[in-house]
Amino acid sequence: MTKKAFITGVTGQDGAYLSQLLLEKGYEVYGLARRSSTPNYWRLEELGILDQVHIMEGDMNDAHSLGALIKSVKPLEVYNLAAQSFVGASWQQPMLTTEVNTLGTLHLLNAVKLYCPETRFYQASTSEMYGNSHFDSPQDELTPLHPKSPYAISKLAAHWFTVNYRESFGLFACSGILFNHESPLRGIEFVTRKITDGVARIKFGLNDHIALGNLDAKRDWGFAGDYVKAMWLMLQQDNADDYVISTGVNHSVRDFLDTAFAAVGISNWEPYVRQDSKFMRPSELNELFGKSSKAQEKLGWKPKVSFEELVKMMVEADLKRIEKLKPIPAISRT
Ligand code: NAP
Ligand code: G4F
Repeated sequence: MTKKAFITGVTGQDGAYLSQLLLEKGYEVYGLARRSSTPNYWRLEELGILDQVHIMEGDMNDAHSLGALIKSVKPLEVYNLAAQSFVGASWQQPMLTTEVNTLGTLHLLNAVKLYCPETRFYQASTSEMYGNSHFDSPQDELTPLHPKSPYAISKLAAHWFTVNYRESFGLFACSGILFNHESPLRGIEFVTRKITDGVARIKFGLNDHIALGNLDAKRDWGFAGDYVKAMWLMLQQDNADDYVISTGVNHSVRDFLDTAFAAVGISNWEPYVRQDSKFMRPSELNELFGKSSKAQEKLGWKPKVSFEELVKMMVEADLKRIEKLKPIPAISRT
């Protein structure tokens, strides 16, 4: 019998890579996509899998549509990846962030409990939940949580609802506490992709600078393609549990700039970067890095792509995209 997986957030970065992984494993993939005036399937198209994913229209804010979809698909596995996932926007839109990230998760947990309680459930939790745990670095499953943004608070509540539905109703519900993971399919507003897109534009003479906020923040950046494997592994275990997924190494935004500009042969990026207070946050997480030894021991999971490989992969992908926009690149004229 075909295994069915239901992915919310299928049009996002992780949704695209997870769809690809599950299709390779022989799953039938059903993906929740919200209605918009312009369809947003570019990631599934870039991976060449759009025609293999069953797109189901619905919204995390609409319990009725979620319930109806879960009832009709009755998936073996549900991956709840949908979110207002941009931390910066969560101060401007705290209610929407909470509705999608917390109440949306609750609608989905209830639908699973009601219509297919045997279904295995994955919740996309986040290292943002730790806040500034400087004295508890690296962070693992036992590190105290102290969220510092509306996004982190919304995710913390969803995390505890997931744990609670496991403990109260016996759902096979797992929470993956994932540290930052990036890829050529990352949204353009996140700092990594903003930098690699900016570097490519500068290289081809389309822009002369990148405007950024705090350059000293440090993150534990891994490759999204590695991280979706951990999501799947969590749902293949005998028991539901929560796991930290990280590389264990962190770098500053400055380090990211060094590596990204070096990939196009620019050793001094300072003339190309401007700091703009618009991109500073009301409350910043200075440093995050995780300890994923539980996942390594119990799931046999390990990150494969290094920081340097990740940055290079992202810069190369953006150079290709920008090259298509500008057939006569500036570099060929210098
Ligand atoms: P992403 O690229 O921003 O994707 C988010 C997805 O959620 C998109 O498909 C988006 O649809 C969908 N969505 C937003 N609001 C919705 C709504 N009301 N109804 C239905 N769908 C909605 O995020 P990602 O990087 O793939 O991350 C996946 C998940 O992991 C998120 O929950 C995120 O918070 C969490 N997470 C991410 C990281 C990371 O570093 N990437 C780390 C830890 C946790 P549209 O395409 O229509 O916008
Ligand atoms: O790329 P970011 O926006 O990612 P952030 O805030 O760490 O959140 C991402 O990772 C979380 C996991 O830890 C996820 F839960 C979340 O959904 C998302 O995927 O910012 C990274 C750092 C921050 O310290 C930010 O202040 O980069 C700093 N930064 C500096 N200049 C900037 C900028 N961030 C953005 N987005 N844009 C800037 O211009």
